[in-house]
Amino acid sequence: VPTAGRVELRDVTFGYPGAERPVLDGVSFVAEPGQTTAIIGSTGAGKTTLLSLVSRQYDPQQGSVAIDGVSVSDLGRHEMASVVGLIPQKPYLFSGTIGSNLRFGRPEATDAELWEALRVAQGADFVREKTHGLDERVSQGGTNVSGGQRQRLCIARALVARPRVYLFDDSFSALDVATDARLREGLGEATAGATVIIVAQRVSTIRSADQILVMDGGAVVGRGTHDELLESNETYREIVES
Ligand code: DCP
Ligand code: MG
Repeated sequence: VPTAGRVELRDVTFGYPGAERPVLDGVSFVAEPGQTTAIIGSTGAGKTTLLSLVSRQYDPQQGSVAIDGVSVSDLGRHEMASVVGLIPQKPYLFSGTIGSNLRFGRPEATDAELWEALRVAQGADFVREKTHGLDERVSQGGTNVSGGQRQRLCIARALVARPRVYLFDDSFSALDVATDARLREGLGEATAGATVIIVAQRVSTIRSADQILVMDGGAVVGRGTHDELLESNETYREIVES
């Protein structure tokens, strides 16, 4: 299993254009290949913003974001798509077919690869039920795909692209606990060797992560395993007990 995709943020400070105060303030961490890094924190803490810097939707005002030692600002748009797979908090589809959506990051993927990704993403059943299967048309605001199905298609799309870094932004909170567990078990195999960063709300989702980052007010206020944080971090304890 090839391992690559080491993500390193160094002293990152970022504010949205026009805003007075930074949303991220002095954030540093390393996410290692073959490991899962979980990010937890209250709403507005800056979790989505953090992922948007790793996927280079924005550049930080200070500090650096690097993948395998290369600054993401030196990666082209196309290159970026094969390095980082972001599953957004508000998953979106492009107008087209289910198949063209799944192939977005790797046009040459075979149908068998799409079905395998759908199987892992717990989305194969509903696609199979569609009259036209992979050729079923979907639109950006389409109503023939539910929010949960959209999310699974976005997870499958990321798997098809086989990036070095996966960024899951709150992708599992809406799933029932059993589906969540099944999905993440399959994901563990499908993403083996890659760097996985998961923003989550449920403690059950992040319990087994190799590293958990606790965010509050745009800063990382704790890091460690579940047991370490329970022992040492008040903010984490509050989240776990809430
Ligand atoms: N913000 C902003 N402009 C944007 C997006 C966010 O000014 N385009 C602000 C809103 C918050 C802060 O940045 O004050 C952090 O927002 P995030 O979306 O990064 O916060 P989280 O992802 O942690 O919150 P949630 O758990 O609700 O998803
Ligand atoms: Mg968010």
